[in-house]
Amino acid sequence: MHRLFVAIRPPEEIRDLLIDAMDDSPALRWVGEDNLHLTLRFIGEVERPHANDIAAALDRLRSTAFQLRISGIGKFEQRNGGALWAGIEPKEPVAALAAKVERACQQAGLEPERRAYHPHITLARWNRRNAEAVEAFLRRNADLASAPFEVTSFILYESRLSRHGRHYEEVAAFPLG
Ligand code: 3AM
Repeated sequence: MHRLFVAIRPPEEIRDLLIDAMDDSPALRWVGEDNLHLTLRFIGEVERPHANDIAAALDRLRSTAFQLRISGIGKFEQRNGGALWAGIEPKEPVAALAAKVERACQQAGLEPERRAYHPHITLARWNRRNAEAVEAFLRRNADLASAPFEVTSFILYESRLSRHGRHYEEVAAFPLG
């Protein structure tokens, strides 16, 4: 089985800005530079032939390049902790691309994604007992922002678990016109 998701890879100068914002707080489990991404669609575990169908449907998708910028910071809360993330603006073009990716996934036989789409770039994961470190980080970085950057492609990733943890491998890249 292959654990897949579709995402935008931020360019190097944006990854550098995000890495620079990460501090040495041991309470936050920071995402490695290689794993920084903006998810468009989580796919989950699929067999190889189905993965090929999904890649073919994504390859048929037509969409144009657009600009984004980093804007602000936020958190998701789950039961025992959550994620810290960088926000992006504007949301419309990335939501439109995510909707096209969603249609392609359904054409390839996946069940519709029922959850609302909230574009974000995960920076760290945190545990509930470290909630104060999360609040401090949010206060310090409330005005995190970048210059606009061009999104010229999106990527099908495979999420693999090794003894060094989870890492993401590019399966295929799809250019935006
Ligand atoms: O883009 P982020 O880092 O927020 O948390 C996983 C990660 O999100 C998410 O998909 C992205 C790439 O792994 N993810 C993992 N399991 C998931 C699931 N069952 C999931 N998203 C939705 N449902």
